[in-house]
Amino acid sequence: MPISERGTPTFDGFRLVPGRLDRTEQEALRDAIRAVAAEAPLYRPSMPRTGKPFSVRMTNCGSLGWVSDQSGYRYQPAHPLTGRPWPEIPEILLVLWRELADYPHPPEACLVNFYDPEARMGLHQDSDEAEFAAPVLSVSLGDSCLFRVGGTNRRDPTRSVRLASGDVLLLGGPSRLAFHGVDRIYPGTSKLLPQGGRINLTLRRVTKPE
Ligand code: MD3
Ligand code: FE
Repeated sequence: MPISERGTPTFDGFRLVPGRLDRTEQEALRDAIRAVAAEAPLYRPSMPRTGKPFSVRMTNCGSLGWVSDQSGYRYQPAHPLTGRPWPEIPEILLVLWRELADYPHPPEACLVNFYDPEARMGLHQDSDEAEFAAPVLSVSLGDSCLFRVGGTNRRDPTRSVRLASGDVLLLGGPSRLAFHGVDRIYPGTSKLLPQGGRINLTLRRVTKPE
């Protein structure tokens, strides 16, 4: 079976491709993300209204980046602290998108989430985009995590999935608007990041194409 057809097409457009990136590819992507973070430093966003800091640190690459601060969530073309445009999306991620997304336009945003061992992400929906016909493509690097996904209503039942370094997850169709979050990191489960922690990359189409 070609590599592009591995993975479990499960309920509602949720597709996990375990081990899609081998160790060499993970190292190359890690280095490309280090270069992104050198140009566009990781920072700690804060929650709309309350201003409470996130436990996850973030940066972006692509023509648009997702940011959050006291005035709300939004996509913008420049880093909130440096004012510079976000760096380009590394080619290896664009290749994954072309291979797996089943969507005819390129992604505009790549959000880089960095989790230290204590970081979490509460259950939420990704709904700040104008285009929901495109999937979200997520790549995990470094320590494993316990990921949780439910339905399109916050109170729908959830299932938990462990994500490991090199796994790719696609959320398309009805699962595009599923509630999801990260309950915990498993420290010491990967040697990819010498200081430990987990990186998650999410590729997204933000605007509707012409
Ligand atoms: C399910 N990130 O950045 S990635 C996010 O591991 C985010 O950092 C998590 O949720 C992380 O918004 C989860 C997997 C993911 C991404 C988008 C989804 C799962 C999703 C959109 C809809 C449903
Ligand atoms: Fe999300």
